[in-house]
Amino acid sequence: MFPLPLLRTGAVLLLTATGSLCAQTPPVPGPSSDAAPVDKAAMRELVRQGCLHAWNGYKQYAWGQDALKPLSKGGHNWYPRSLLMTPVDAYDTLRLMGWDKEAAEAKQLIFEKLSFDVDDDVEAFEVTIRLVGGLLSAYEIDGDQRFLVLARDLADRLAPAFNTPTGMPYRFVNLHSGKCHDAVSNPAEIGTTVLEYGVLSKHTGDPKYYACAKKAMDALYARRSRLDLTGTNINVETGEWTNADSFVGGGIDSYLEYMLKGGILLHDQSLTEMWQKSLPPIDRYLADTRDGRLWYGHADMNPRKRAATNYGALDAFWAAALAMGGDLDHAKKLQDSNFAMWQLAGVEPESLNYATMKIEDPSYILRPENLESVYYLYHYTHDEKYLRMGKAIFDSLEKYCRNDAGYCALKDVTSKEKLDQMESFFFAETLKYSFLIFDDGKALDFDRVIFNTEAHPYKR
Ligand code: DMJ
Repeated sequence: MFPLPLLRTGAVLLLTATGSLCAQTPPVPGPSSDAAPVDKAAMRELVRQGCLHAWNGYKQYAWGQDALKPLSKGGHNWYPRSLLMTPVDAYDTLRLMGWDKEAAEAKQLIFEKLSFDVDDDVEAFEVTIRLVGGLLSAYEIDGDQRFLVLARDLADRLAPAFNTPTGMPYRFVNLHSGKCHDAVSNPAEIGTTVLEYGVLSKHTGDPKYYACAKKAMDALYARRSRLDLTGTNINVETGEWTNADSFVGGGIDSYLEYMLKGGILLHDQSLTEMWQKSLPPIDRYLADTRDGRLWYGHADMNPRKRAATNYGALDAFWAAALAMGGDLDHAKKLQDSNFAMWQLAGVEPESLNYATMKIEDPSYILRPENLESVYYLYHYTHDEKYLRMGKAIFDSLEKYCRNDAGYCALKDVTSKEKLDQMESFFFAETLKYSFLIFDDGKALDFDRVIFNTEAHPYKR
């Protein structure tokens, strides 16, 4: 059985001199013959009700704002004016779960209030994956042209970001004036537009969106190292790397993800070739086995040396990418490590040193990547072990993160102290993947869609 005491069999909890928690080699979870079957229908309903609870909290305390603050029971906007992050991110999840009245409320709010003609500097990556991404999947699900008009308007306002000597975009754009800033960017922010812009080109019939997204991706890929690795930071004006640290987690993650998914969704063979060429050096220089567990650490993109042994909540998506890319062996091993990371304190930390199993950043902001990988692994293997993982993870969200207004991020996964934060990706991704794990393909056929990095599904 998976139901979790904080640490399971054989794990040794240690308090270090600095007071931080570390544990020695908790066992790799595996299917056990006496494991009770997971009641999928009950779990599916539990997640649905969790989603309704979170939506009702947003409705009651933060209606019209970007996100709910579940502790203080208020709302939060990223920029001076709301861009309705939560309603846009939540729309397809509400529809998939059959919360049609709530989806209709979100839709009405979006069409009444959402305007991108605002004199605010926005982070192009975040608004692309959440808003362009969410509006496009809403359009595909619902068919209302107004979703597409909004997605296109936003993409047009973000377009000046790509006017750089290299074609790689600036990080921030003013949605009214088109003025851009922040030339030092990272692979994820540069390369995570090909899916959204590819889908936008398909629905508008205008190839310019995909062309500029692909140009940025090509420009970045052309600057990979001799080892076929990318670094962490690059200047989009000069094309010079400013940080050569290479890994698969946040800052690089979705650049790799979009090579694989873009190749499949957009039938662009050059993206598939990028993915195929990027995998061997990742396995050679970043993969790292400790105490029988597989992790993916850090290495300098130039000389082959191990730079750090950090891994965390964001890196956990890599098991899903490996599974989708066909490397089920590594994917399964890595998902065992992902779950061990979750088990360490009962909720995963933002960052862990896998060599010492010491938690380095103890926060948890309701991230979805571990559940995303559970969903992919269950889809590809049908191994019930992944249902038990999904149940254990969602049960701990219920136990430690839920409050009377919604679900809270945790400041510290060891103390379980809550934070006044519920990111819109909790709706778009965490709840959606949790639901889909137990849904047996009824609401959505995995093989007929590709999810963007914010879990917005696009029809293949
Ligand atoms: C999401 O916004 C996206 O998944 C992004 O690619 C990185 N991760 C966050 C959620 O953790």
